[in-house]
Amino acid sequence: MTTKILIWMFAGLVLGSLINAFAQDIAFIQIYFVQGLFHVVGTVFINLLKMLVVPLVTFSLVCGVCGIGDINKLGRVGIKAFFLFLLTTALAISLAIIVSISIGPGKSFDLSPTSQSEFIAPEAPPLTQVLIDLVPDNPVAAFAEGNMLQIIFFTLLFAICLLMIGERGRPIIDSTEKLNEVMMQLVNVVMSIAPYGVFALMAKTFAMQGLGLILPMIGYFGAVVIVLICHATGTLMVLLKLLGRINPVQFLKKMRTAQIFAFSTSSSNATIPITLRTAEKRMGVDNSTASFIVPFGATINMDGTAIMQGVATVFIANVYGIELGLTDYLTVVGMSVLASIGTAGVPGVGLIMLAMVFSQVGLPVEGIALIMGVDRLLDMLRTAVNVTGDAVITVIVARSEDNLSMDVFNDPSAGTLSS
Ligand code: DAS
Repeated sequence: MTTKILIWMFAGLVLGSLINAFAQDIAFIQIYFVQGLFHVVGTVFINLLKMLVVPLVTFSLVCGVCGIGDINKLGRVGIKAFFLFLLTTALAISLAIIVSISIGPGKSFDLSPTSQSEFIAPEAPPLTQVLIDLVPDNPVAAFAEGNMLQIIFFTLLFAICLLMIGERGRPIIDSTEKLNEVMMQLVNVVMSIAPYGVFALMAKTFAMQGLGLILPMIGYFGAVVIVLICHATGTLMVLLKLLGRINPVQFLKKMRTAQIFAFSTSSSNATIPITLRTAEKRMGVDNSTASFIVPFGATINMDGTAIMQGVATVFIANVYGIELGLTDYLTVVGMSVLASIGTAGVPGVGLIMLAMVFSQVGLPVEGIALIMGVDRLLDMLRTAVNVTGDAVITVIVARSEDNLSMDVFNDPSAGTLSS
């Protein structure tokens, strides 16, 4: 299945780039293909993924918490995951800043008026508001709006109380387990049409974005890509080996499908069903651990986004000739880690968070307009790194709790779907 998705993804990328290069002004192509067929198929595919997220996370989390059975263990798993999220995000943005300072993107950038478009920074919530907003004043509204942090908060509390009523809660748990099984089967169904959805998403994105936008921004674009690759194949894999005693090559092979979904959708949230299925069925992580950490991570853990923010900070400071000191960079690291907690894993959220970071260190927020042109392409890459980080921490914590089946992890065919 992964090979088939990869082939269709590449086909979409090539077709989209060709349309961008030779047929961008042909109205027929734009109307019936780019804005027509590709847009409809791609959007329907993303909506199918998003359709799964709320019910799957809810049923899975209830099963998971009741599966853990022990509130102390739940607390231990949550604390381990939270601190690993903070660690990997801080390492990611620190590497981004160090590499950017040595490469120096933006030093010779031409700030001509043509290179600027308008960026209006949407208001980002202050941290205090993020903490208050954790608690839903109306859980039905939280579920309806897909507010993941509030859904996780309410569902965790509901499941803990289910545990506390003991055997009287058993019928609810049994029913939820059956519902969760149905949801996982729904994930398989949606995955079966993935090649066509990924093709449409790639064809539309590259038909509209093209690769030409990268050239004037090659220094910034290249620095982000270099650090994303170093973090995903270096830092995260070292942590996986040291803390999880897991074979990184085997892990990355099993992670490919989830990374492709994240790359194509640019949404960690939409990829939750695939990341969850990968962790449980392909890597042997126990449902109790995966169902808690995967959605938690998709919502607050964004290593790839932090990397973009680190490089963007140095790039914009260079472009505008602003000297940043160690304190400023430490503020950027802290703000980036905190900013990721308050924002969901959806396309383009990284730019909103970047406005928060810039305003904290006195960088011109309008500078974000310079990097907007290539952000859509970078969003695809950094979302794939975000979900990789989520899966790494899920596996490390599962391993530390003896909740990972090495038989499943070492079986290359475990959990694969027939193509
Ligand atoms: N697209 C976001 C995500 O889903 C990441 C970002 O915007 O930086 O993780």
